[in-house]
Amino acid sequence: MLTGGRCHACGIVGRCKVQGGSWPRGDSPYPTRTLRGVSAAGWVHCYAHLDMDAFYVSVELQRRPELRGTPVVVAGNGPRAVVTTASYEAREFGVFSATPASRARRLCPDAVFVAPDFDHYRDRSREVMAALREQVERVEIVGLDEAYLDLTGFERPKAAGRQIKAAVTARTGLACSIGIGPNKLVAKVASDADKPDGFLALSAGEARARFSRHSPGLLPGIGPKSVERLEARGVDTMAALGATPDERLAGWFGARVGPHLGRLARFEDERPVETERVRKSESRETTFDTDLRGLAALEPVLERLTAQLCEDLERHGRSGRTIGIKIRLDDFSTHTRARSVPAATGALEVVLPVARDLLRTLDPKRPVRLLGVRVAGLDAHRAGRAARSEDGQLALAL
Ligand code: TTP
Ligand code: MG
Repeated sequence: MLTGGRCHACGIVGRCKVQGGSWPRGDSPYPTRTLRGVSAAGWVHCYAHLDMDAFYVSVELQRRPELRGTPVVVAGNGPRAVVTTASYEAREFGVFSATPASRARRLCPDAVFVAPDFDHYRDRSREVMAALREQVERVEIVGLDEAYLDLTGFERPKAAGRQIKAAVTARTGLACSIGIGPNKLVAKVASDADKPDGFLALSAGEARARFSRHSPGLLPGIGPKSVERLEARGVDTMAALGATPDERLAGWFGARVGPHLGRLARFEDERPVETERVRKSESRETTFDTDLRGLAALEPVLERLTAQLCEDLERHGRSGRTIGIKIRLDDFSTHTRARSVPAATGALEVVLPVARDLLRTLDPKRPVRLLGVRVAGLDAHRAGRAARSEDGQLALAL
């Protein structure tokens, strides 16, 4: 266990006992150079971001190694199924996450399509995160296949990063990419920039220089709509966005969001690594193959989803006070309703009547694409499960 350069197991700075052995400084099997061109010692913080490479596909390839090197796509079967993961070989054909499965079949007819097995991915994700926790004390899990690590105080953060990367692969047999930087944003962008099997450490200045001509869409938090709005105003690079005065950005995007976009483009980010990420709500949702119309059709689905949700809550001993439903109509408008009950619960006999009542009150008159149910305001309990969705997507928060 590494923490601030000091090994928890042996307590000695500059040595560590990861992977079952300890080695004196200099004997590490991993490179021990300091961050190239970066005085990491001058950083107030040092963070790493780890992201597994083509996660679901890589997991599937371990079960079907004969498919290695070929286009493989993990996607559901329904008419509205989308690709969750495409192997890098399939990406060459223009198939990516969120590509409709039907389009993926046209683009790459030779690809092998594998149905998602989320329980298995969750198990494998736990393995990855356990490997990280063995290495670093402060880990923030942000998804099934990604996590931030706090390397602040590590004498040689880059060496530690390489060691962590090797440990994850040694334990799971899966490849990952790691980015290192003085803040989470730099680390995240760096982990993505060198994929697959990436390893990239950048200072904020280096990140600014390296990505100056890229579209602001490169940044997490700047989506296609914002990119479009920026482009319409002549701001089509990170450098241009970073140099746009706050007042102008505030005029375009509002006082809060505008200047925030400028800060992102300058790679300014002060978010800490939050180790105890508590999932405050748990949800289940499903997208229908064909839209459903009317309460008689929707209620049995609501019952099924709620039963699954409550079973999960009870298994994990969790309960919450706020019960909510979500529907998305055929025009893509999304509607939510929620109600709090006097005492925290995860019990089906309490949650279902409330959810049913909320649905009846909402009584959608248009065809419904998606239906979801959630329990929020959950009592403190460690995170570690992504909300499950039946249609092959990581469920979005309701
Ligand atoms: P990503 O890390 O975005 O993608 P990836 O791991 O497949 O590929 P890479 O990181 O090498 O670019 O997402 C991680 C997993 O999350 C991915 O394997 C499948 C799942 N996922 C979805 O289910 N739906 C989505 O829309 C996305 C983007 C990912
Ligand atoms: Mg990934």
